Amino acid sequence: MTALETAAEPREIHRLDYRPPTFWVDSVALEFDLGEEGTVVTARLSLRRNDEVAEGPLELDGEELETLSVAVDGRVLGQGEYTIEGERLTIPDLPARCELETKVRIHPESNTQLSGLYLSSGNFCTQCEAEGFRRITWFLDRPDVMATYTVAIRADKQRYPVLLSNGNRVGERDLGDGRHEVRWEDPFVKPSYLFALVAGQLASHAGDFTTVSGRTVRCEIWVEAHNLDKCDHALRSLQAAMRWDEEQFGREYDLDLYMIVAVDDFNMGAMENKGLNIFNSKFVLARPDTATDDDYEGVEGVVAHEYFHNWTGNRVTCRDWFQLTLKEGLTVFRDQRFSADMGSEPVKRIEDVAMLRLRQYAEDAGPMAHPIRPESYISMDNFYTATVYEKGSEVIRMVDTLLGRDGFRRGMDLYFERHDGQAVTCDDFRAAMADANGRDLAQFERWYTQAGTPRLVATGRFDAAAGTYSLTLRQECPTGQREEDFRALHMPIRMGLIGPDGADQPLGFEGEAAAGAPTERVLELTEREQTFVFAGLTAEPVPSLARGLSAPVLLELEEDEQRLAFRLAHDSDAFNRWDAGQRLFGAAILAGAAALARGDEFQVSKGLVEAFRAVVTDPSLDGSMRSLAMALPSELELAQRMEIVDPDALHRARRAVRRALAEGTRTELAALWERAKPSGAYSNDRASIDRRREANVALAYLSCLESPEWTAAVAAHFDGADNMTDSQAALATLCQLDVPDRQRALEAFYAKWKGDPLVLDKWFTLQATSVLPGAPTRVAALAHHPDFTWRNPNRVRSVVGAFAMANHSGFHSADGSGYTLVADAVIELQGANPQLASRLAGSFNHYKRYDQHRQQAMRGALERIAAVDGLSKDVYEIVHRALA
Ligand code: 0A1
Ligand code: ZN
Repeated sequence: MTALETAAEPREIHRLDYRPPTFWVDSVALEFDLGEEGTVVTARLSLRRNDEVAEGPLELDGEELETLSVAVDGRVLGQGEYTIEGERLTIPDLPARCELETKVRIHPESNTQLSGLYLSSGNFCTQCEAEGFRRITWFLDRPDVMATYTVAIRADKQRYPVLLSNGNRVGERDLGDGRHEVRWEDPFVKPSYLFALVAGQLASHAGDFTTVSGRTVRCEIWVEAHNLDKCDHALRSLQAAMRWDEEQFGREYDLDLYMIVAVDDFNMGAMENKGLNIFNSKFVLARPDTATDDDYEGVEGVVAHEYFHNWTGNRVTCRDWFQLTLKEGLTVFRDQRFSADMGSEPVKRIEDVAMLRLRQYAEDAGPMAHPIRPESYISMDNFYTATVYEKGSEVIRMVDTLLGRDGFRRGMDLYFERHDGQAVTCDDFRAAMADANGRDLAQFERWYTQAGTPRLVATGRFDAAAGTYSLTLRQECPTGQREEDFRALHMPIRMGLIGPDGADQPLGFEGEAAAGAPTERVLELTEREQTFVFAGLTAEPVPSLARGLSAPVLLELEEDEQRLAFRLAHDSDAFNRWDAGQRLFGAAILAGAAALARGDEFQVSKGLVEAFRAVVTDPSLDGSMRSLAMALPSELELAQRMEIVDPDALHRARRAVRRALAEGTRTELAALWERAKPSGAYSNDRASIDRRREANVALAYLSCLESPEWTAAVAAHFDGADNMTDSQAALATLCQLDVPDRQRALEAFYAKWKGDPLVLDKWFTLQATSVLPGAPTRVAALAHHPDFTWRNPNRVRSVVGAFAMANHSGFHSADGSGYTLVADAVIELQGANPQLASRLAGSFNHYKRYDQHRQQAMRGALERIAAVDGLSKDVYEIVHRALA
């Protein structure tokens, strides 16, 4: 590497380099003069030198700011009194307390990054997490600097009648020149990443919430007027979340107003700005004819997530961005528990684990592997990951399992008692949990320092003469991590032993009386290897381990088809029943893929078909559970388990298994469809949702028979649908079939929904995920469709993202055209929207696991991206990690 290239490398930031700031900001007064050709921002900061850091200049962060003036205590500073170098403004000599006023001009109208202040559908909005506030004004843009804010927003009254910011609205006045001003005040200290501003033509759907102490909180959902009839579910979800947090955690909302604003152009799901959440409209708008049952659940979960941040994130925030999982892992855990309470606990757990295994386990096994508390980053935006969020939540879940529900609550109470109004660390959280319960969680810290998914190898031995069963559990180093770095983790393993009759056996440890022993236990592992001996058993039991996935590990336990089928039928833990089925179907598909790769034929076993039949007909399963149990593991998930991924063989094997299961159980599937298919008008009660799920999964299987009869049934289901769940499911099924009805239905759907961006996203996605031959060509055509735009992240994700992440065989087309398409998209986007581009660039993270030919093609794609002049640091980080 030449010196020049080294100099251009973006800087890496390390967790252990944390230093407190030289100054605190006690209060901030902001004034916005919003304009269509530039906005002027005036910021007055009350500064106070940090006594712990006696020396050092004031250093402020700023990005793409045109600095108009800098003044201290009312005196404008001359050029020599401060310096601006790159993204830093330095003032060397300042009194211990002073007021700094800066005036800058920014250009929201040309902000395509969607970070800082930008325009979406002609309305102003902000996104400041993680480091977007510095794109608005000069600031100590770091989460440990917490201040109170007052905000004055001035704008044209006609074009921007609604002006919102955090906290309470404290005044409005007409400025006389067609402009008006609204003032806001947020009494709670907050870090800059929670600042928000919205200005535009919006209308609100509102309701009240009475808190446990009797205060009335006004809840407002702000949208474009034509979407007002799609807000009620979000409002109800918010009210339910408010009640739940009071009941479960004793947390009451603190302001008199809670606002949610929906915007169409947003890089992520939603943002928890204090009192003024800003959401991707995908997680607000829902009406039965435009949103599926899953979309409804998504809205409920995300609304709750952002609401729960008010305590876990806002009132108690992160000291630095390495601590992100402090707020995110904890808040995901809280929203998962909330959703479980609102619906079905096992269903929610299965959905969450399926996602964890698909996304997070993959991340853990690739170049982006990092502990839930990362050690370094180039761009923080790249660390809003499945690891920080979903694995972070699993780590909190383990604390909950270890301490029990009451112990966990005691820990939370102490955490809030100690740290309300502070910016703290993951260690502070762990200390509160430990102290409130008199427990030692020192070893538990390793979950925060070690990357990768640990393997847990289980072996069991039954001694018939002694009536004992010895279970040995051994922790193994995660794939891709160094053996010398791996140290035993503290993990809870919830388990049972199933007797031959399918009933859980009493789990008496050797030396204990078996009578009265519990039938389920949580084993606490702290060593690399531990053996547990259970006594009093009269027959060899079948172990059911890590129930509910009690620790985020890869469980390795040898189980043949018969044993898995037995657990699928009998495991008393609903999650493990599902998991047994996934292992059973997964093993069959992988064996099939291996056979096809060798050029051999393969047959689906009778046992597999019988196990599947039992699921289709089991009267004890509800429809959601049945549909989950019937779903085969995805190609993407199975690819993680192949030595060298052969996407073609995998695809053919999965298809063949699917078809064989459909053929083997066609009578039962048809009966299921008959029983569950739509009858009467749409309703969104749980029983109806369950029925839609099982009906749609049954019909999708039947469509694999490729018979005119069932294709016609799918088409008729599409034509007759009175709700988006059925409409989308039927269209998704048609999109996988090479039949004339596919095109007809796509055209009808487009004609009906072309004016609704979120529904149109579905239309794009269903086509981008079709596995019919020629996928890359079809996707390239979609990217040229008049309704496609690179400027809307949802649209880009619905086409390019869906193709790269959810069309395994298409993306990995042997001719490499899928790779070219995605690399072109990354290059197209990286300047305008680096965050979105770097997410897409992650599609190549696993190239080393594929055959030589594909490896080379993917490597070529990565190198082409790496060679782009002035590559954004977000994309740089992803691509360079992958290529390393
Ligand atoms: N804190 C939000 C996620 C979020 C993060 C970054 C964003 O912009 C780069 C936007 C949202 C949450 O957890 O919901
Ligand atoms: Zn969050």
